[in-house]
Amino acid sequence: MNERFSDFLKLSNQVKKAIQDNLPIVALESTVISHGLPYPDNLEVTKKMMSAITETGAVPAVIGLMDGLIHVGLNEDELELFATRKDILKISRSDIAYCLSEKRLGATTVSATMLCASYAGIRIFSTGGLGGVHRGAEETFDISADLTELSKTPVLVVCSGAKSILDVSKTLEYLETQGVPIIGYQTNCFPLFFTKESDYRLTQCLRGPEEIASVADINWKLGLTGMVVANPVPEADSLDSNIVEKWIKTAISDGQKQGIKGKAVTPFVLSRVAELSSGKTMQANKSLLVNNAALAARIAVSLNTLTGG
Ligand code: PSU
Ligand code: MN
Repeated sequence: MNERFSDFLKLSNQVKKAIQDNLPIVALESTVISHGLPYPDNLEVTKKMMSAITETGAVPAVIGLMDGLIHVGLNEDELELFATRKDILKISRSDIAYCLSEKRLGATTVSATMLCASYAGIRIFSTGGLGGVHRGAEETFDISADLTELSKTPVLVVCSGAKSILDVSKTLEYLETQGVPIIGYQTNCFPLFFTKESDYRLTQCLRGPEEIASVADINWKLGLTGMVVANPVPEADSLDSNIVEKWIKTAISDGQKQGIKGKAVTPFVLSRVAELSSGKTMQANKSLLVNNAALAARIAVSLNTLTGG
């Protein structure tokens, strides 16, 4: 197979320079901007994530598809476009070639962002929450491509666990089957996005970015693939799990009544939960995104020191 992914890669000048200078880079996804959060919160929080990464000594690279190219490092005007346009496709691994060929705007999910980051040689990626096995998957077969991507692509994803809009127990079982390590950052339980704590125990727990970088380094030297670092939402913004559960149940049942299926399920439930909570979830969401970006940057810096760039 003659792979020529570099034909389709468009690195920003900043990212190009970072690669030349061996600086640590942190990838960011565009689905959270285009389909995960409303305007202008999406743009505001993206800028905060980018600043958090820069302040920690790494270089941010938002990834998105545009004009038939995989853009690694969107500039301000491009970010504005991804934050406002209504005709943006939601891209997972299976949609990349179509989106490039049709020259559509494509916002990359966790799965597509991991893949595109790895094409550019970027190993650290920060986001909010992972996709997973949806509730009722035994009927719908709705399992996010994020989970299989983690088993194929050597990128470390910093996130705040998965939303309990998913079947978290099945999601964790699936990741284990796929051989994906999950490291709790200063926690021994898998966080539930808006909620810091849960009853799902993790067996791998580390205290610092240096230790995480060391595990990642060994993981990849062994030829292993994706990893999850679960970073709980900051205490001050963590919401009560019982209240969140009520909003989620209502949102899922509203979605079913309206016949929402497939790709549309996650964005629908996310925006319905934001409505039902009268915006309470928004603060938690923004807070964890910036917190994850800062941790990802610290891991990227540590890994860079460990491996000499
Ligand atoms: N979970 C969130 N916010 C998000 C997503 C997930 O809390 O924005 C996005 C991510 O881009 C993730 C995608 O990769 O949704 C998963 O979608 P699906 O369930 O259709 O695979
Ligand atoms: Mn799905």
